[in-house]
Amino acid sequence: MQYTKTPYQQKQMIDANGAVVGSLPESVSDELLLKSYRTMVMIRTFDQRVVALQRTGQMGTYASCLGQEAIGTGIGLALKKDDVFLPYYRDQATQYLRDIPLHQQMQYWGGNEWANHFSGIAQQDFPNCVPIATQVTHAAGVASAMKIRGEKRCSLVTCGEGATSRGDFYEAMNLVGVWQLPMVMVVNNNQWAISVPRNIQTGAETIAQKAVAAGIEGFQVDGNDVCAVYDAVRYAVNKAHSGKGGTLIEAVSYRLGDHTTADDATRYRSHEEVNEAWKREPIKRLQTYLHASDLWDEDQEQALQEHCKQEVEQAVKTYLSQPAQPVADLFDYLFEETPAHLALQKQRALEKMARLGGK
Ligand SMILES: Cc1ncc(C[n+]2csc(CCOP(=O)(O)OP(=O)(O)O)c2C)c(N)n1
Repeated sequence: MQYTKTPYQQKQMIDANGAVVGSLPESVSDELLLKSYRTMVMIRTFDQRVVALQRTGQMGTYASCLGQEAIGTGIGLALKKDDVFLPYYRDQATQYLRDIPLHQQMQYWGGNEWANHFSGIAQQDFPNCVPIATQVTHAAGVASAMKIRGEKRCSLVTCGEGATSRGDFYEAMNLVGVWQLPMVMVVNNNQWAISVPRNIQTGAETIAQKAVAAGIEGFQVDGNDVCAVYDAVRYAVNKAHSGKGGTLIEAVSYRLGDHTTADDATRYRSHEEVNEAWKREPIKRLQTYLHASDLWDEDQEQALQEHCKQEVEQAVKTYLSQPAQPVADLFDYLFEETPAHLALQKQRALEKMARLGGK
């Protein structure tokens, strides 16, 4: 049985020790490597700071992307500005590369949905999707519209490996196959869906092979290798733009943190497993490669660390100085005319806020 269907071959370019596997393709320039590295360090700095904000009561529940920075970065660098990105909740790096400011991402995680109101190249991108896999059906709708209009664009959707067990995922992927939709699906296989490990998530040997049933191309890449993710997404985006249909990319990685700040992963997985996974994480290997290639030195590293800290602290300041979202917003954007029972709830909420001295 053929489990994956693809002419695409290079699934790993820089291994866990920072050594090149085969050779880097032309698409991976020194400039791209440096931008990838800078982005991943920035996102890790952001991620750690947001967790700290949550721990000190200044942030809502947050889904960390620790260890999965290469996936978001590879996607963000390969996606074209006219494409439409439909994220789930671990796509901080892609959103950063689509010019969504860090303070706006903090605002979202702080509970303000206005932060999903994007501008610039992300203007048509979709909000962060928390309901599992529903975004995949939306992405098929977007790609379908692009196809009907004859546009040279694609939709790119992300989800976790757990999401690939849902009907929405299969239904959407079926449409991608039968309608030859310009759509790229990237699965962040971080091995855990909250406390459900990959081996009891599905009987399929790989997530990528699910594409075979839909008649589309599917393959795995090393999701901790930013070059491999970038090149695979670039390939799939170009293919979609040239009318050759959709692709499923399984980016194999590991969730080094808790599922969210509301989770405690030590209750269901071992320190040994996590320690082993740290040896394969994406940032160190690229740093090793850059040093060995004389593209990076200690001074540059220190300057970058300082720069990331400053940018993130600036974002924290902006985030914390923004006024809280008015409570009325909870009710005002749901219906054209607010139903009577919600109007009553709104009135009570406003009265309570007034008593507490808020809005
Ligand atoms: C429709 C739906 N069902 C259940 C949940 C609760 N839930 C939140 S995250 C999650 C696990 C998702 O795992 P996976 O798709 O592997 O993504 P990961 O969080 O590991 O990146 C579940 C079941 C949800 N958000 N939406």
